Amino acid sequence: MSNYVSTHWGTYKFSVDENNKIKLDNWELDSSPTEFGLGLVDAANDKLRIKQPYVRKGWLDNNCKSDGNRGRDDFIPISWDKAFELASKELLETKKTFGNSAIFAGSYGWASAGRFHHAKSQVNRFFNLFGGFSSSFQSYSYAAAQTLLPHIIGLDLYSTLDEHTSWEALSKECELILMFGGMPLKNSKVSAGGVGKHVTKQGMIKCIENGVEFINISPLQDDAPSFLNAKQVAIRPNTDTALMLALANILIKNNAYDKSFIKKYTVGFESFSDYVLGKKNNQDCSPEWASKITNIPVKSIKKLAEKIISKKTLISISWSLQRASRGEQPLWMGITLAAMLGQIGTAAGGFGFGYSSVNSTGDSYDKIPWQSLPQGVNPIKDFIPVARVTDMLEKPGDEFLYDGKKLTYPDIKLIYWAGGNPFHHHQDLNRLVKAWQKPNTIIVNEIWWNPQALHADIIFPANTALERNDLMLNPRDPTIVANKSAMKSFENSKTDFEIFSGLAKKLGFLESFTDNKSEMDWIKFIWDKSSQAYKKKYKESDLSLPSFEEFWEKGYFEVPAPRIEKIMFDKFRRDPSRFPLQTPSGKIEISSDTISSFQLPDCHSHPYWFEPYEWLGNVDEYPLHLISNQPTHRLHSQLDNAEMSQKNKIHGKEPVMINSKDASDRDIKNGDIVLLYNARGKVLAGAKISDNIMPGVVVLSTGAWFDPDYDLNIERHGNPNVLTKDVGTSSLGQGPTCHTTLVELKKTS
Ligand SMILES: Nc1nc2c(c(=O)[nH]1)N[C@H]1C(S)=C(S)[C@@H](COP(=O)(O)OP(=O)(O)OC[C@H]3O[C@@H](n4cnc5c(=O)[nH]c(N)nc54)[C@H](O)[C@@H]3O)O[C@H]1N2
Ligand SMILES: Nc1nc2c(c(=O)[nH]1)N[C@H]1C(S)=C(S)[C@@H](COP(=O)(O)OP(=O)(O)OC[C@H]3O[C@@H](n4cnc5c(=O)[nH]c(N)nc54)[C@H](O)[C@@H]3O)O[C@H]1N2
Ligand SMILES: [Mo]
Repeated sequence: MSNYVSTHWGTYKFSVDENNKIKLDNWELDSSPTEFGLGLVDAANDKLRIKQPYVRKGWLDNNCKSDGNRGRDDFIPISWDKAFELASKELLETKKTFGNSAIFAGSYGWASAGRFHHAKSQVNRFFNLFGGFSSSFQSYSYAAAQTLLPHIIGLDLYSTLDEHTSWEALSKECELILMFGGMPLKNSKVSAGGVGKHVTKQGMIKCIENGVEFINISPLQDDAPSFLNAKQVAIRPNTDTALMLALANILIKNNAYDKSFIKKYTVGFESFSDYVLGKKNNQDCSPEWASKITNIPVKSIKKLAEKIISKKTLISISWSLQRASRGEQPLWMGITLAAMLGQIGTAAGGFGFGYSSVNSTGDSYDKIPWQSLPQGVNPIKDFIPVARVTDMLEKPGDEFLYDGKKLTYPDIKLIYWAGGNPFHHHQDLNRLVKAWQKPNTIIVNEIWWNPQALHADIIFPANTALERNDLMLNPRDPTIVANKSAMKSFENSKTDFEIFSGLAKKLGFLESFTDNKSEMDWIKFIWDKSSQAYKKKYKESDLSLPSFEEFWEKGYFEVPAPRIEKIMFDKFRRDPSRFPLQTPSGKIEISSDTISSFQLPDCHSHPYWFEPYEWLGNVDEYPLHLISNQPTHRLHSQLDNAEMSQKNKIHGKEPVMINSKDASDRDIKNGDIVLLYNARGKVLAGAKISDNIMPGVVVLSTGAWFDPDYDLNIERHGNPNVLTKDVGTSSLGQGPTCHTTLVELKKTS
């Protein structure tokens, strides 16, 4: 019998010796295991663990109301019973006085991978039974895409990702992959809900072996793994739409686009084409025009056009491109360019969105409708697009636009968060910290003394995946893992299920919350329901899961879901009248009457070049573009306290990558501590000089635990969200725009 623990970044084997010491090992069936995951055991036992419930002193002293001191106060240890009593009293009073919509339990975040202990599912179940809560919608990952894609290709984002042409199919027929934002392998280490085997690298290798050419269009050379031998085209951040418009311009002028594809499968090309040729605003989107915007030589733009005309091409767009000012545009334009190349619906090309942004995109597995924890229904209709949290706290009752609708921000008096870290994920943290002082009460379930815990009033200590039994049951991964408990709950911590059970008991709905089931009962329930769903789906091939006992004993099960060679939109291509897209026209909408009818100033009827609010084409005091990409050695802020992340810090600070020219202009040497700053904040980081980043751009990955010195107004650890701007992608998508940020940099003495 083997024991396994499963995480968003991979599955690991563990053993426990006679002194209860846990040893983690890579799982031998995973050919590309994630090294940083081995740090989980130390992190689960480190001195930053929260040992018991706490209450913030200033909040308690101020009659359980905000005193404006969140984030700079002391905490008092309290018993579990006292913590449940304080929290349930606040919940009841808020509900009674202001109604359930005054409770914000959007609780966005990745939490941990298990299906049962998934924190957000527990939050939803608890609060739905309590009468509901104001919620959040979309993700930080791809909010602009989530809103845009249904309008232009008629699919929600997840169906689009599931539709992606498989690596297998691409490797056979595609000749060129044009990667906007690259395909950083480090990002494919993870998949929300857990990873069995890592497959992205093999997919890429298969393409290379079959002679597929890769071109990396990105400010950062490292975005293309070196074995791809990708040609590097350094582009100014946030200007990809302009480059793609110029490519479209060349295709139109040379009569080199696929007219029959455009006619049969798309609508609104003409209006777009008029714009590209400057007939609408006198601005011809020529290579010369785009060169000035993108800083790519005219010759290179023309060469790129020649390539995509002569080779069967996939337009690949990483998710990062739409986490930027007007982030809807590069995606819409990428799809338009792919339509002009005419290979959508075949394995020779088309478009892809985030092939290496997470592990599963482009795999050959069917998606299985696994059971999750039943969560009930939220009777409260108030919601915000997820990244509008500071706006909501600042401006209760104000109206705002989202996807053609006018919505109103609810008036929040109590925040409950479990499994996410806004002091990691949100932009403009100095603004968030101020807005965060407004609600009466903030309650969190947290594992570590990270900034999320330090900015709360009541802290419930949660435990890790090592301390509980669970199932890894990710619909986008063909491995199921029995996640077994490796250690007792650390000190006085509990599972989120136990925490919400304790609260439900105080509030009088324990039985409906637990349904009289224990942890193992729930796990078996989820297994049984999933088993039935699986059997139903594959009844023709007579497939079924093993018994729970057999599975639990073995520790994992590789689902024999049929491998399929997926080709995005192949049915639509074969017969567009029988298999129309779910758009108003049934076709790909290069122009959208729906979006046009919203009459938005920041998202027009077709793809369009908007100047970003901050970019290298218009600099003054802050001449460097900051990219805050995903970190290599952790998941967001998770495991920043573990060995791999710590080992890569510079004097304990997050490394910032600087081009040698920018460094020498500022007399900065490798390893210096530097100050990054703009009008929104100041951050210390460690200089890492490299010409893999283009001049004018610096890279500070996300996830260093926010460590503010509030007196000096300096963040001391290298958290980029002190510098990023908090404004929506547009009034259509309202997504976050972390990748649109200008800064300046100087050496500290
Ligand atoms: N500047 C910048 N900012 C970004 C991004 C960027 O590219 N640049 N990317 C954005 C994106 S795409 C995302 S998805 C977000 C990610 O943002 P988050 O998902 O909020 O980040 P995590 O660090 O994963 O936060 C998870 C938190 O849950 C806690 N946790 C883990 N397991 C459990 C559990 O079982 N129970 C409880 N109660 N807590 C648990 C962890 O300790 C951690 O504090 O960040 C966004 N922010
Ligand atoms: N190891 C690890 N993997 C992760 C995560 C993690 O925390 N750690 N987080 C996961 C999550 S939640 C998500 S959403 C995905 C995100 O996946 P992505 O959005 O694809 O990831 P990023 O790392 O933000 O961006 C990838 C690259 O895009 C480039 N880029 C940024 N802006 C521009 C631009 O305007 N133009 C061009 N051409 N390039 C640009 C940057 O150089 C950056 O390195 O990653 C997932 N994978
Ligand atoms: Mo994400």
